[in-house]
Amino acid sequence: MIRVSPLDVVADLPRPGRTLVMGVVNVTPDSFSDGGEWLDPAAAIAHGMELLSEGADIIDVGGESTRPGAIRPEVSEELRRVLPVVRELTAAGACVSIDTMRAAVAEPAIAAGARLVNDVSGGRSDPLMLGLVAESGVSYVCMHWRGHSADMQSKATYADVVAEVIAELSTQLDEADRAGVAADKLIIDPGFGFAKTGEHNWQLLQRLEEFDVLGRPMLVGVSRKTFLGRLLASADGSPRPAKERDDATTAPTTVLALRGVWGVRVHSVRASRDAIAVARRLQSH
Ligand code: PMM
Repeated sequence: MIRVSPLDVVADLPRPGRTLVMGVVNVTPDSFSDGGEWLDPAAAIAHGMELLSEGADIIDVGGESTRPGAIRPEVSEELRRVLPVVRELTAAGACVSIDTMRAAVAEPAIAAGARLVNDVSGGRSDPLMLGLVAESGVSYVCMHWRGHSADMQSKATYADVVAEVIAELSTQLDEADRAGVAADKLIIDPGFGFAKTGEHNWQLLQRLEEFDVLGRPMLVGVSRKTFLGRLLASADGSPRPAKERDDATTAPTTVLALRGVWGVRVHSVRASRDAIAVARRLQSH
């Protein structure tokens, strides 16, 4: 697995040698695990501050839910949700990432202080995104993506999910390169749950080292996702509720930290920070 590399986005953070923790602040009414909880900007800012106090290295602020079947908000609504949160958390000293597929959201968010663009479409949703990222010089999470949430699960067909996700991500990276995004600003993400079934997610996790061929640091977002809930289903078959999947999230965080991934995107920061500290201690001997 690619070891943590000196990316600008975290160059000024206390670090290295360890996996970074990205804490999630969803300023949305409909995200699958915490929709509506942080829709009020003041609540979102307070939540971001709480995640910082738990040890988050980066706060990922998003105003559009990507749950399967989600309806996209207007640009103006997405901006209304995220901008005050990006501004306030940046002012408080946080390294903020903006989780958006839209250049029209990323641009003002960067102006408000965001230092990383987390684009779950990896440049595929908005033709203006890669050019903006190249021009502004911020770091960029390029996630594997096959289409918007409304119908993405119908695209979850693969003969070999690992080989195909790597090949498609490689094409997305080429597109970023052609748009002028600097190689050392690019972080990859396999996109767990995005046009993937539970079985696809397990295969990706099991064979994550194969992504080393792309030569990029990797961010992984498995926090609270459905495949964990299904694994922990109760006797009657109902999946474990999303808010009760944080302990299960800590297991992949530990494995991923031992493999040296660049970052994990999680809802519960303290648990993952602790898991990473333990993994590092184990590795030191
Ligand atoms: N997952 C979600 C949203 N944004 N960004 C990246 N880079 N990787 C992910 O896996 C990812 C993401 C969906 O989860 P949420 O609704 O809990 O934020």
